[in-house]
Amino acid sequence: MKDSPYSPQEMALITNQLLGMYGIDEEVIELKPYGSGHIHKTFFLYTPSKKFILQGFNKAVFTHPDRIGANLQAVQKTLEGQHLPFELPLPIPTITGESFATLNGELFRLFPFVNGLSINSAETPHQAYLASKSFGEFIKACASLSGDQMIPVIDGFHDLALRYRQFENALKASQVPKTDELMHWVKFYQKQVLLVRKYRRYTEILPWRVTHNDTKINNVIYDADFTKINAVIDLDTVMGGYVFYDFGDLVRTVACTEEESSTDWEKVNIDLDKYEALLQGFQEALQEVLSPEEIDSLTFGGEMMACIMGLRFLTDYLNGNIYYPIKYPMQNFDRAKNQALLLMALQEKRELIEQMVKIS
Ligand code: GN1
Ligand code: MG
Repeated sequence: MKDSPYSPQEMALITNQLLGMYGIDEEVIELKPYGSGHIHKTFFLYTPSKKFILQGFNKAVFTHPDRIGANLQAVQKTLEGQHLPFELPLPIPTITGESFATLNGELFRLFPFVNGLSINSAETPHQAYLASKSFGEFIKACASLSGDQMIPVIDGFHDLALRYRQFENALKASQVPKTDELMHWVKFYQKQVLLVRKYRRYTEILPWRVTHNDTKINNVIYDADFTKINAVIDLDTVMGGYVFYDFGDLVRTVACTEEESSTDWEKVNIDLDKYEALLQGFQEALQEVLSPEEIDSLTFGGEMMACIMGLRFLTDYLNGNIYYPIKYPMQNFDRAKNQALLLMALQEKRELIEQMVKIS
């Protein structure tokens, strides 16, 4: 089975045992790898009566799985009595009431399958608008909670200063040959120390809210004809954050002209129509919530998230690819290069974007 660590036979056996833990006594009609997440192993599972998402949980990355549930409980409590126009699918509890099923020392989760469409890039500004509005509505619904009431699921997850230090340390220790090409992009990222300074300044003045922290376009499910969002998914990193994290990851994954895996270098750019649609959706959802400083930070968010993701990919390449799975040896380097080109495009258009933010 492509992309699966298990053979089809092993997976069938695992699945039957797992379904037993959920009290589901049905045959498996279909089981196939699903989605394009990097961290967990995700499968689509079809039984005669229901569709599910089955996920092999990555506990090397999420070393405190219990914190995810604790954060989501706090969020759920805050959402009581509020109406969100989309679902937030939570793990189905096992018959013993756990959100994880443990089998052979591995953790698994079962989710209800949400019907609809998942895409890896936006075709239209309207799709961008819908995604942004939904993530904005999520932040708004959580606005009475402070980020301090959440437990960090991964320490310093979007801390640009920390990720920059990790990159510098990896560079010092790395055994990877320091080719001219590598050093060209290393120098590019070293110059982004200016963004690190800006990051520090924003952290001194902006509210620490509850944010989603993984607002990639494939973490929303659209309805069949792209008129609305059926669900916001992948809630593992819901925790404390700045609004520019969520807006920035939308810019990075929605307003880009190429996906982060693309090596079509000349085509990596920023689509200003989609950027504007993102702004519109985010502001519409959050207009009564955001402070002027937070609105001002949105331009920075796109640059910062392209930078942090590029730094993380490059760090992983220097470390020997121990975090992000790769399909070929240079993939993490290529991902870092892709993000650098996106960051360059954002920086070239900074003034235009700042204008758009001002009048939005
Ligand atoms: C990872 O697994 P996935 O694709 O949802 C990563 C995100 C990155 C993303 C890059 C826990 O998310 O931070 O934005 O890859 N998640 C973790 O595509 O590291
Ligand atoms: Mg994720």
